[in-house]
Amino acid sequence: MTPIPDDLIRHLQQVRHLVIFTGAGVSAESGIPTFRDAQTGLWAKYRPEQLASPEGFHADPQTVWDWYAWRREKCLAAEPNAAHLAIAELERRLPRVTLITQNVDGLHQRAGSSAPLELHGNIHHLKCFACRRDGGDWPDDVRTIPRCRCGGRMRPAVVWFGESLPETVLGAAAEASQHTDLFLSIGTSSLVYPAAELPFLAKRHGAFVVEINPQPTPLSARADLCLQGAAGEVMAALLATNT
Ligand code: BJW
Ligand code: ZN
Repeated sequence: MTPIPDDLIRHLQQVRHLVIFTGAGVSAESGIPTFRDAQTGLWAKYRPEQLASPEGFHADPQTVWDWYAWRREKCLAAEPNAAHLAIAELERRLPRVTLITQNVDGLHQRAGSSAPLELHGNIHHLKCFACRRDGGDWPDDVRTIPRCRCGGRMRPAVVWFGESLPETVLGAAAEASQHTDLFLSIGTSSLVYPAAELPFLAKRHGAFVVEINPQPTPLSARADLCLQGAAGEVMAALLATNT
């Protein structure tokens, strides 16, 4: 089992407000490819940045819709892994935990996390591309893109490049990051802003910042501690120190 350094064990024992910030790497062990993994099969000829953008949807709505329908199916078929489960368990054990996720897959909720702050939305919901009206849950087995009552096309309720993050969610995430004493950044490349700013914000406000990732990222040099490993293994080991 991954050894957990003593100073992290001490911080976890004394923590008043833990913030956990997650990215695609947390769902990798559930079989969901990360955003920067090479695309395979039908989708190999597209770059994710091309498909996850208003310009991409405007140019070819059906291709973008089909990509999201395919990814949504993968999310539904996946199961939460040891990292999701450990994060949900920490929420039950510790006095105050805020979970901030960039993931759109809904696996944190399925693992039992009560109210993750979803910075980049949720793939299981729709909104109107034209008027932004809530479009409810993604219907099963729909290949034709549903229309809104304004006539606009429905799209996944996720945040694409060049779009603003939901203001209240980002505000709550920033607020928590400024008032945490222990901040765990897990499974994110720390490349996509403004989300990537949060660990730096926490650090500036005095938090002990820990990165969990098999690969170094732009955060690594500024984090107080980097645990190089898979999220499921490291989080299971961390949980075992807090029984
Ligand atoms: C493991 C593991 C294991 C593997 N265990 N770990 C400031 C500076 C520069 C640019 C900008 C800036 N401010 C805004 C921008 C522009 C842009 C941006 O950041 N671009 C950069 C790429 C340069 N940001 C935006 O456009 C944002 N909007 C915005 O800021 O609006 C105002 C504005 C607009 C324009 C200009 C200026 C201001 C919106 C960002 C929306 C991001 N949306 C996506 C798609 C969501 C829907 C979907 O899923 O399709 O969100 S993009 C994609 O990246 C997705 C992710 O949530 C997000 C982050 O990715 P994440 O989670 O970090 O995954 P990966 O794949 O990058 O990394 C996986 C990591 O896991 C790796 O490190 C692995 O090592 C690790 N790993 N296995 C642990 N087992
Ligand atoms: Zn509409």
